[in-house]
Amino acid sequence: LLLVEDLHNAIKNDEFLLVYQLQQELVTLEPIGCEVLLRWHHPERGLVSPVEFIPIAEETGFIQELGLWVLRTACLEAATWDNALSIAVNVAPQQLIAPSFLEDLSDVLFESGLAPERLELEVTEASVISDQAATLKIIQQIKEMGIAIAMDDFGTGYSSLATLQMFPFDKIKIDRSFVTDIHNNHQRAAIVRATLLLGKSLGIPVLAEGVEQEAELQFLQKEACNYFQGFYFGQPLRREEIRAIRMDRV
Ligand code: G
Ligand code: G
Ligand code: MN
Ligand code: NA
Repeated sequence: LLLVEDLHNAIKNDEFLLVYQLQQELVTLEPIGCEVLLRWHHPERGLVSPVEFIPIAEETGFIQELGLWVLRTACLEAATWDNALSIAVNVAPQQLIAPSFLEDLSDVLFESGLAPERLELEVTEASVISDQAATLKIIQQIKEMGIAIAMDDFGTGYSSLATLQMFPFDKIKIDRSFVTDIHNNHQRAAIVRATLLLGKSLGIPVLAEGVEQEAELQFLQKEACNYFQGFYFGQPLRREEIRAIRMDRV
């Protein structure tokens, strides 16, 4: 059984770590950025997935402290890289609407010296359904700081289209459930084609999540999807690995 005390101790004992999943352009395979993924290196259980502890952190409010740790650690790290990869940080619903969030963001940018253009926040539909007017204001202020906002898990919520209409997203991330075996599945292919058309019409680039196979990659290339991430490239990278990635453009 996982307890909130375990989470508090884990942060004190430095048991959390970040891994980085590369995001690439689909045609050129040029690296553009990475998604920051949280891991817990538990002394007895080994690596514990966020699927197991994020819900507990959310229920107990500990997500505020943990989310800030992720944001600060990722920005401090990325600011030291020679490459100019952007970092995409997952933001839980409660974090986004917390009164201190905007101040925390600007503190972290100042403290790390990271250019705001290298930071992207990933929000899901769950983050934006509570008080839409208030959330829109927060998102606008984040964008005014020069930080980008991506819509994560697109297509899996209750009203992905309404959400897309309401908020000024800089990127649409197609959920992995639509990408898996896309070359063999008419329904998924149709949904992804429609999403790409939507992105194109709205002028919002689209990233496909969870690309594992060459055939999926080829399908997405043919359909002119902009970016991808997934195990096709390999497992998420450790900090020593991501910092050594080279970008041709810089
Ligand atoms: O990388 P992995 O498969 O373990 O991620 C599982 C889930 O945990 C995904 O939904 C992912 O978005 C989420 N997740 C990973 N890192 C973070 C984080 O730093 N903050 C939040 N809120 N969620 C995260
Ligand atoms: O919800 P979010 O999109 O942030 O979740 C990211 C999660 O997806 C992480 O848990 C990550 O480990 C997982 N993931 C990333 N790429 C792949 C992939 O190619 N295949 C599978 N099965 N999982 C992936
Ligand atoms: Mn994500
Ligand atoms: Na996702």
